[in-house]
Amino acid sequence: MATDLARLGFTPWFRNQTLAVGGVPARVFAVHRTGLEVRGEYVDTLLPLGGRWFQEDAQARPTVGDWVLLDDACETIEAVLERTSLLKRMHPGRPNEVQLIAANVDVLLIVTSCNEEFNAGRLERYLALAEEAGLGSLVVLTKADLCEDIEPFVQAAKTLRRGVEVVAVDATDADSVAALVPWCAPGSTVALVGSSGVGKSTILNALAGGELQRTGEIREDDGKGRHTTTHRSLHLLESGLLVVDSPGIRELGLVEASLEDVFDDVQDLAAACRFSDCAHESEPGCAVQAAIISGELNARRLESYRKLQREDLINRENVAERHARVRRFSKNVKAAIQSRQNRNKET
Ligand SMILES: Nc1nc2c(ncn2[C@@H]2O[C@H](COP(=O)(O)OP(=O)(O)OP(=O)(O)O)[C@@H](O)[C@H]2O)c(=O)[nH]1
Ligand SMILES: [Mg+2]
Ligand SMILES: [Zn+2]
Repeated sequence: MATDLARLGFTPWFRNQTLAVGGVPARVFAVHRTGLEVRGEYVDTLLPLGGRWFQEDAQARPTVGDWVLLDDACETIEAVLERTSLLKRMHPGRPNEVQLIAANVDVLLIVTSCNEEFNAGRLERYLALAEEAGLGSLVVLTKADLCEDIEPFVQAAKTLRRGVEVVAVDATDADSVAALVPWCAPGSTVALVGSSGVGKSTILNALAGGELQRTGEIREDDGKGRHTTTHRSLHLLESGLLVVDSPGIRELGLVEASLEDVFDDVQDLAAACRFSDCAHESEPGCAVQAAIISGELNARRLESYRKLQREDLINRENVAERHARVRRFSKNVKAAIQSRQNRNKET
């Protein structure tokens, strides 16, 4: 099906790059093991991702939401256009590897439920993810209809970050989900993230006004895993909104956590500590501990901040080390090929 490029989110930023490089632009709608689903003005197809892409760093490979350039025959993916934003995490199964979540997203919809699934520490991670990617974000509390009193959840969500926006909805009711419309401008791309079963696909369906994605009860013990949504995909709605739906995230390991803004309350307090290198433990004149004692700051929040800081330090070092290793390796390979070619020329 042919689609107007502007409807797919093709802005001057991508147009200028396309003019400079040359090629047929298309947007990545899904990533499968067999290839990428891409859509452009005259193309809507599944293209295999050639072997050369796997010699590169995972972050250079196209992911959902990316704009790519195809050859004139629209058979191969030649290049990935520079992104406006990139959501990524530490790969849950491969140590020190980065896994991409989505590219060129404008707003992150962080979905959680008004029940025991709600976890402040986890939400702080998502807020830091949005910050890292430079995106606006919104906390969406689902299952408001199943909860007797949503106020404690709304209040808890509001303490996660200064100025954080929070909306509570019944995701199964389109009128209720309409509360998200201010964050869903036509032509923009939003991404739904959160644990399995919180209602990400249900929200997508409500925004779309029809069933685009299957939704389901959480399956804990069928041996096939508990995710109803099994792969990340982009959806173009009638309204002109583009939505990334993804499987539930169990572990969100941040790659380069931007904690300063998410924890600016802790940072402001720390600035008032007597010692500039205060660890906020038992130092005299510690403003952070004083705020915990007075009830101004939640002790859980300080712990969460510390945990993410430690994790961030380790991840940054490991990812940098891995980059260097991959670069050394490919340099060695290139040198070996070069020297063999030279030898062949000589004989
Ligand atoms: N009553 C009610 N049910 C909801 C709400 N949100 C989601 N559900 C139900 O919760 C179940 C899980 O919803 P999904 O939309 O499949 O959850 P998901 O986040 O997409 O889950 P994964 O695809 O596994 O990551 C479905 O049965 C939904 O109908 C809500 O706000 N109210
Ligand atoms: Mg889903
Ligand atoms: Zn201190």
